[in-house]
Amino acid sequence: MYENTKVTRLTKFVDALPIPPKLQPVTRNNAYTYYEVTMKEGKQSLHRDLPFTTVWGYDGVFPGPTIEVDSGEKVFIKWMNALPRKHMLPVDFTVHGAHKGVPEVRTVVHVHGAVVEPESDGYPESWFSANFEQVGPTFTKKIYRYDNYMNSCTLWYHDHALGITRLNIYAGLAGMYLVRSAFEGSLNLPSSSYDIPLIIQDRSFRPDGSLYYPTQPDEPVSDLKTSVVPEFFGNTILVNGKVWPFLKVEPRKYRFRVVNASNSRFYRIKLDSGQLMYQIGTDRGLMERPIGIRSITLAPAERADLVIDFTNLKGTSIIMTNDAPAPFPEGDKENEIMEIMKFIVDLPLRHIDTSVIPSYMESIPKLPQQTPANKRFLTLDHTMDQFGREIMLLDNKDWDAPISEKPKLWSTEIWYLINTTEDTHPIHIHLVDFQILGRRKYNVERFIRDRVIEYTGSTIPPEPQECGKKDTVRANPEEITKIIMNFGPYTGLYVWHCHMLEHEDYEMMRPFLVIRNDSNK
Ligand SMILES: [Cu+2]
Repeated sequence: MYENTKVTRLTKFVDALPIPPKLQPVTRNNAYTYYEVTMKEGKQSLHRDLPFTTVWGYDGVFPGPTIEVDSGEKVFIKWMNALPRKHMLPVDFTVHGAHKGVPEVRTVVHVHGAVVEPESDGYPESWFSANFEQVGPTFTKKIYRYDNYMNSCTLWYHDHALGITRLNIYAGLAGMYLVRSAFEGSLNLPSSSYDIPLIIQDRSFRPDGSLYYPTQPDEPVSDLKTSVVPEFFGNTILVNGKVWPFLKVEPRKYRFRVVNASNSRFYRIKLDSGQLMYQIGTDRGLMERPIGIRSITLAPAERADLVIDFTNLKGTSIIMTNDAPAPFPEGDKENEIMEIMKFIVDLPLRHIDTSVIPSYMESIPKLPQQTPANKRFLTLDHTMDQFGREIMLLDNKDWDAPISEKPKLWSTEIWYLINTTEDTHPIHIHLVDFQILGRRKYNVERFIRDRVIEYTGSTIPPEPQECGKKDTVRANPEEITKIIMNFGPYTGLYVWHCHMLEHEDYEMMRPFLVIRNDSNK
């Protein structure tokens, strides 16, 4: 059937890496900056040999324009929806929030990693349809406010509408959000045209160039015309909206802001030259010291700030490779994609490279573990729904169950993420940044039977690549992952969830409420 025909072969490294445009403000003054962004349908060439693809993009482009802000800058953004009323991808109306009676195309924008007031965080039920004709139950305002209380960091923005996030992001609704600071500027890192975002995603295409997303899982659900799938893996890799692109570089240092913006796919990134990459930042900012690494694993939504040095490599090409299993970590050979993009070192050096990889960047004080206000033991679970489909839950609760996580403002908490499933789940907590304290193997069967934690190994410290400020953590199977964080500076309603979008959309998401210190709620 044509519907299910996928393009299986596309030549690699024939298109140049696009650099997303920088978003221009409507107003900028001493007090604030104001932007407007409209989500629109557009057509774009995603590969030389593919017909143009219909995409949904912020300002009509995929990925969206890069938003650059200063640390502490007050920014207002009016996000608008001018998308068609019918979704271009298969909607499953049995999924939470996507039932009949709500508009089929709903959007809401979340800046991933932003410290932001709850009304501007893109709560999944604060969605709005085209021209704000209909809005979700928690919608309160059209213009979002961002105070940007973050140090310099590599964030991204994307759709977060309840029940269709996986489809909206797949259609193209994602972009980069970079926070800069004077301090970061003083470090003399590679900058301007040598500071490049790499938004990595996987997609499949039909022969007419349209995006392919499955209507049913491998074992179709006979009662449903369209069903959510347990996870999605495309058969091509795109960077900044091009399939397997190349980038011509000068023989010098470059800074790359790498974000895994895929639905379900993990990446384990290496360079086929075997050379070191220098990691300078994690999800939420610069590390204390750079580390030389040969590989880095990025789950959906994780970021890495990397410096790659092409000095003395004139005339060579280097492939950025991937050997992460998909699904992660058990893997299925047929889903594997080994290559991401290619760097070709053949541009002349324009200026002497005076940028540096600093030996020390920012101090990251360890949060005190002795006296947390709360220790929460939270399970990651899988069960079956009424159609016999796998459904993933947090703490065995549905999205609609009463709010159970109510940290107090400015309190420090330790969360133990007890994974009882066979997948690694990237767990993302809105509002906060956290530190990974470690992971520990435990007896899953005994836990499921008796609800008793029996550790079977000692604590595994976080990988060097994870030692910094994080907002998304890989919770591996058979392990309890321990993280620590402080809740502030806002009170109100936020969410935490798995960032595999197929899981997030089908119940692996929960609200949490930051409450005032004197509140007994
Ligand atoms: Cu998950």
